[in-house]
Amino acid sequence: MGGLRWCRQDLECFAFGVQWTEQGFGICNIYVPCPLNFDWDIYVKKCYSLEIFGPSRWSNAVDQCRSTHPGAKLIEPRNALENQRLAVMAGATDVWIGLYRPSISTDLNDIRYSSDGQLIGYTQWGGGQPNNNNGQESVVMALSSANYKWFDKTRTEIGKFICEI
Ligand SMILES: [Ca+2]
Repeated sequence: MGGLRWCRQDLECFAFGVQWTEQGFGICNIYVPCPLNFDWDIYVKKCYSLEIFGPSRWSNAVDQCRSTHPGAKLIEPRNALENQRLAVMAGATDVWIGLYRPSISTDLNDIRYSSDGQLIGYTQWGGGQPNNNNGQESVVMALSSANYKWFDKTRTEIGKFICEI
C-alpha cells in the first residue's frame, strides 16, 4: 500500500511539503499512503478511488467500497472542503454518500455515518431535506444539479459512488 508520488508540477510537490528537484516532470519522493486504484487528495489528505463506481443501490455501494480495500468506505464528506472535493471528483454525476437513517428511527435528523454508526456533524442538506418522502427515504445522495447538496433517497434507487480511505 502506498508508494512514491509522481508529481506533475512544482506546485504539487510544494503542496506535499517537498522540494522539486528536476525540470519538467519528476518524482517528488514523497510517500503517499494510498493503495492501488486510489489517489491522494492533497487538499483533504484522504485517499479517494480513481474510479466512479456503479450505478448501484446504496447498500451495495457500501459493500462494494468495503470490498475494494481494507479500510475503504463509501465517501463521507465531513466538512465543506471535503464536500467541495467530492463535487470536483463527481463532475456532473450524482453520487451516494455514506449516510443513512436507522430504520427504527422516527427522527428525520437521526442521520449517521455508514462506516461507524455515529451521528453526523457537518451537514449540507438541500432545501427541505431530509424529508423522508413517503416514509421511504433513509439513504443520502449528493446531487450535481443542486451543487452537491444532500438529499435523502430511497434504498431502491441506483447511483454512482466514490470510495475513500
Ligand atoms: Ca428527500
